Amino acid sequence: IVETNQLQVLEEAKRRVPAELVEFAELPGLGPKRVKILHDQLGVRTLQDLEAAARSGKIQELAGFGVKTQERILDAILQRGSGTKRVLLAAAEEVAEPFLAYLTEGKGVHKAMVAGSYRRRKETIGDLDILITCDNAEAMMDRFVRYEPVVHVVSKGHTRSTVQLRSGLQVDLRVVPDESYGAALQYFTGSQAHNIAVRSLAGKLGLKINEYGVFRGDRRVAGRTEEEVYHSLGLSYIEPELRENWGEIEASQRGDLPRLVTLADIRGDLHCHSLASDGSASIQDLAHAAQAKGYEYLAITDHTQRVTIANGLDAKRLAQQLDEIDRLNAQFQGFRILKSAEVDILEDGSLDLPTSILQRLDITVCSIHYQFHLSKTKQTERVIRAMDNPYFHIWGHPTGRFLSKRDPYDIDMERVLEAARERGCFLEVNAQPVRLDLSDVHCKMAKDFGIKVAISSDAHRLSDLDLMRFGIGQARRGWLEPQDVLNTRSWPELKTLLKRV
Ligand code: DGT
Ligand code: CA
Ligand code: CA
Ligand code: ZN
Repeated sequence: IVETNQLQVLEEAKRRVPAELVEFAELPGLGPKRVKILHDQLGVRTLQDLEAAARSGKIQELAGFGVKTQERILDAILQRGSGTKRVLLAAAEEVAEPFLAYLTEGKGVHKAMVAGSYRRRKETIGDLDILITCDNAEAMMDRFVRYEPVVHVVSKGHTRSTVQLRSGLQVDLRVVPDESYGAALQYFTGSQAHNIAVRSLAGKLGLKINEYGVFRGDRRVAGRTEEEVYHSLGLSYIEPELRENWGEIEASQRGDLPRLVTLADIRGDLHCHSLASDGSASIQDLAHAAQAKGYEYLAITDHTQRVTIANGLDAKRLAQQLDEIDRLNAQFQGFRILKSAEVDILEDGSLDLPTSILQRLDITVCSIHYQFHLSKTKQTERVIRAMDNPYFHIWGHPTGRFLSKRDPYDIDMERVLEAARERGCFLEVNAQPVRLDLSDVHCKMAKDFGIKVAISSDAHRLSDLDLMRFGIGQARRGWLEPQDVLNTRSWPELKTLLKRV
């Protein structure tokens, strides 16, 4: 590559494989193996071919495909065309932050914020909704549509415009008067379900609420700040992540809202991969980076032997790593590298390492990486069986989903949660933007079961340690408070929670 600027094997593969086939692998339920089968057995070369094959029912006849897969492929193709494609929160962030910075560099901006699902930290985003107060709305609209990445101006008005960016993402801009900023922020942050409930509450109080303010008759009683808006309705301030009409309004009325966990509460990270398996940084560098973030501990959780594709560690290599960690820990002050592993849960529910080495670990993360397609009963039994092992601490990325790519595997979550509670096991909120697993709904469910979670970055490189914030967003959407989260505790406190044997 250095000499020719090309990778010959790759160039040959590009000549051999129709370009569109590569895109297929992005569709849910399809990976390289299945795409190859579609190509070899049905001669599918383009998205059009694929759609035709799905409609004619040919896909369900292929070995290992089935009706469900065929339907999902068709749904995904149809969704693509209709422009309803949602983007991951992390991808939206890469677009939103520079755009917002560009807009606020304009003259006479007072306040600016991205509202909508982005502010509620939803796992995927349909479009961005930016709200601004400024001296000159017209000038702001001009600045908005002139932004370099804009490829299409969908609409442009005096106080509202919509553009499409090169990435495909649409962005709405609203300019509102200062005295309406809070009301507009409340309105455009949503969710729609939350807003409808808020509006109906206002109605009962004889008030009217819209994006300009809260009114009694013609008189504005609130609107400048969101706090003011909520207070005028007899509510305490509701954090954006809670605004889904999942009971937050009633909780606010009772004075019973959770104090949501924040990034500042996090004292360590319990899931990361080093060079020893599929990470790209050394244990020492990871530890220094974690300490620089203000953490007190970092668990090194390399894969175990079954995960051959990630160079998983057998007992012997892990034992060497534990010695290395002892040596490294001697160099650190006020920081501890935890001995751990992401232990594979095998098909029969046994763990991928013998007790002799598991008992030397400070903590374990146990995860499924193979056999996603077991029946619901078998998958449930498998995980519960694994939890029977007293060295099972945290269930890693519990549902195995990849957003808009791989569905969660079929499992009886309530039964597993019940089992986890009985055995003193914990669940992970994996912060990787494509996983966010547990989801918001499952975070709330775990809390209702009284099960604590670990919010973990699952870092594979140094910069991944910063992904923690996405896990925090998901946990906040799931109503989690600091006491619901394992890694808001110091290591000695956390250690006492792990005792099972
Ligand atoms: P998204 O973009 O699909 O990820 O989700 P949102 O929540 O950002 O939705 P969006 O962009 O359509 O609208 C932003 C917010 O504006 C939404 O959360 C609530 C508010 N909103 C939009 N349309 C309506 C509406 O017809 N009625 C009410 N009450 N609120 C609305
Ligand atoms: Ca939106
Ligand atoms: Ca919108
Ligand atoms: Zn994993």
